Amino acid sequence: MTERFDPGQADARWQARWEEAASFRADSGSAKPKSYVLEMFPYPSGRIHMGHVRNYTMGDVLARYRRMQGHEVLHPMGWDAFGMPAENAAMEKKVHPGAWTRENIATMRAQLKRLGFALDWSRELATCEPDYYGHEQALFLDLMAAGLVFRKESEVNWDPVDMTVLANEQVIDGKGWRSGAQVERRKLSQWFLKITDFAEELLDGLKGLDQWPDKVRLMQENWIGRSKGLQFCFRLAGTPPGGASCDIEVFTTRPDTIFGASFVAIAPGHPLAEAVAAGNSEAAAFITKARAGGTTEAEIETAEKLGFDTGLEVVHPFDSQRRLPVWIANFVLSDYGTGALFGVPAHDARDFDFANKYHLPIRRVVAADAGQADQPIMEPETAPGIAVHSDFLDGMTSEAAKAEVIRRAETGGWGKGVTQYRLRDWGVSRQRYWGTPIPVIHCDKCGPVGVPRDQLPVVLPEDVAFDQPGNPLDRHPSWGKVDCPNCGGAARRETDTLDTFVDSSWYFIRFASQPDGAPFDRAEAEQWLPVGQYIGGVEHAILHLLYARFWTRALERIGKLGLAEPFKGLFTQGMVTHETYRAGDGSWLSPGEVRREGDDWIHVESGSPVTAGRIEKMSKSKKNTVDPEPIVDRYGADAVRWFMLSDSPPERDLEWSEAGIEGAARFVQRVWRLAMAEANGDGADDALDRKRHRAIAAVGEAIDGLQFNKAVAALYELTNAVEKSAPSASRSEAIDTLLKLVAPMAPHLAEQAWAERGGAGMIVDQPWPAHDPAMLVDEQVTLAVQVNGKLRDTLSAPRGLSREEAEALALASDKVRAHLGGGAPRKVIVVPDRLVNIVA
Ligand code: ANZ
Ligand code: ZN
Repeated sequence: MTERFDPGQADARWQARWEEAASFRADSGSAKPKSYVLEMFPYPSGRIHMGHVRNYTMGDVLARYRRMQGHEVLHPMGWDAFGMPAENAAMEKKVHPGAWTRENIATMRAQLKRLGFALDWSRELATCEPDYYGHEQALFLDLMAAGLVFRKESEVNWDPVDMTVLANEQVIDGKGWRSGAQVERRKLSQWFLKITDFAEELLDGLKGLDQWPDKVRLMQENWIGRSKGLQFCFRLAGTPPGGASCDIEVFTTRPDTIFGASFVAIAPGHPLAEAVAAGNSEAAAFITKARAGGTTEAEIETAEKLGFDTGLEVVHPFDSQRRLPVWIANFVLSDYGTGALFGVPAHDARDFDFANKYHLPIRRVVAADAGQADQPIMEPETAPGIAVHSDFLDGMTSEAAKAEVIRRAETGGWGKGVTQYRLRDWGVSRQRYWGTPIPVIHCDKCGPVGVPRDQLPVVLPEDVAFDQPGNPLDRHPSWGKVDCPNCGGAARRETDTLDTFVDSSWYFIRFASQPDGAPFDRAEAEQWLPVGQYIGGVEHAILHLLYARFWTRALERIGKLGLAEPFKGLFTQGMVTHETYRAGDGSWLSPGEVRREGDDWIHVESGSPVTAGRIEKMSKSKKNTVDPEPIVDRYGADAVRWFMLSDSPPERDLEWSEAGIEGAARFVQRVWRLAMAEANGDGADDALDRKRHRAIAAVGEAIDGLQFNKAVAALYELTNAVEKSAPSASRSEAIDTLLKLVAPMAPHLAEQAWAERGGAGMIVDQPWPAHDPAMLVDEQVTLAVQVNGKLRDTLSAPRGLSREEAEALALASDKVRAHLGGGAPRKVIVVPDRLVNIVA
């Protein structure tokens, strides 16, 4: 039994013991300091992958460490269980999305349990169950009552194959992310959340998130995209002067370039464009064409610039004689700014392309200095400079010219300075089945009416079929037919479901507090929140994190929660990667299908040569995944956990390798052998004591900084030192300490070894060992410094200085320098750790 550590027995034994003892149950009422450690909850796609293992191992180390530090730790787990893959599975495999999802959850839960994560399973939740999404519906109604939910006709990305609206990020190169079909733009009535009301707060709030990676804050800042500018009205030529009429309102961040305007462009969805199209079939055809392709900015940016000249003209605001043609253009977004702009080809890249294509004038109005005023424009010059060819602005800096134009527009009453955000309101309607039903009833007489609270949850019916594309809720024979809660007349349920990002916008609150009758209890939730450390993939840097921040602020605004930011610390871990392999015909091969022969790779089945390709993120499409489960079977949970932490810094990618996992398994056995060997002896070993204290400090500091690979390195060092030491009381203590320090990473090994050595209780319940700062200081020696054989100074120095270091130290002494009188020494004699004699 004690020869080798046997994870096959130990893993299950300790997992059962922790469960029996409810070791990881979080007590909201505890008086201890609270620590909320959270990893992004998984989508139950089928099986746990290595990315999950790495992510959850990191959180687990922190959670176990905080617990040993005496904190009350909340470390929960649940399932982001709604979403499209379940529906796709339903269509492909003819299983119900609910059955498919719940089965996956059962599989993945069992897989997670085998890794021995210190999770409070009593708080497990799945977003696809009514006892979760029913509360979400209540929160939706709260936001609706507060005016933070609205309905709007909006242009959406329509996937004609999946028959669904896609979010911008689901459109890749103009095609649906799943179907690959060319995306179209369509107008649909949709539900929106007013995230733009919070744009400024969400932006300003980033400043306080000093425990977030800078790159994530910057990505959010750019996504929110604040710009200061001028909004003003153009009058169409030929309309009578005077009056307050505003024909085309534009938004610009460069009012200083107003004299360089050579056209006005409006979005294909602009009311004026629609008005023009009503009487002009060519214009109508152009609008249809311009709408093909997605609505993402990136796409609009890269698509070929297309325009249609309406024949209308507007008057330049500073020169009533000057006319600008009005074009409909595909690069103008309909829901940014006012959906209209004035084009300045000399100083804007899009306008430059557009002007070249349609032969519109390109006029310089900004130059590096006045001398450059007449230099031809070879490419768009977007940098600020000095205004030229700009009437009263000439000679002003771009900054001053902007202010001057805004001032004149405001005094003249035809425009105003505004702050504009790129952030758009959050469209949460999805024409999909497997999601939270939006709790609204449509009545012809009363319009959309919220479902009365006593009728919540609106349960998603599970008696539906997937034999046709589209949303099965639309075809359900009875579910949609209800009476209007307002007038009692016949009405219909809303069949759109909520974007699954809504589900993940508040799950961390429900983890903290989950009463039956309410989404959460405010006081209890505030015991835990904000999440102290959140860990997940950088792919969620923008949307999920922004939506969760918004949701938290929205709850704060309506008085449900006294908290502005949900996540105090954020850590984005790197990916798990693996080499890729391809057969001669270009098809991908999995690591299990290939074998190494010398420097070559061979296809096991056919014996034919294989090309080893790049190291890439593990993904099913490239077949370079390694399933964690057989690895756990073979090496045990601790070796897998150890490998996930050891090989690279946590924010970097980790390359999976056979050698790596084997090395980890060997280390587990090494610690085991040390722990089982005779350690006791009399007397102390001062050097080992110092190493033990240093390891305690180093491992703690590394875990605090989420530098797990450094913690691992410090543990290797201590292990080496113990191995080299002779039996002593110090050695025995060092081994006990080693087990405690290794416990967050390799908890099963630590428990088993602790028990074998007769340790009291379980190691999870041991306090984190304390270190004595005095023991961290290197051993000091006293150096005598002589000049020409006479003692002139004594210096304290660390033991083991080299001759050069000792000499340098001695020569730096003021007393010594005084006796050298500015001259260079002729000779220096060093007796290590004792004496430096300088011959002047
Ligand atoms: C004139 C101008 C001159 C502009 C110049 C830029 C450079 P940001 O900074 O990203 O907010 N714009 C305004 N509304 C638009 C819309 N609906 N779709 C596409 N583009 C739009 O961008 C603001 C600038 O983007 C505005 O300033 C406007 O072009 C354009 F040398 O006005 B500018
Ligand atoms: Zn009604």
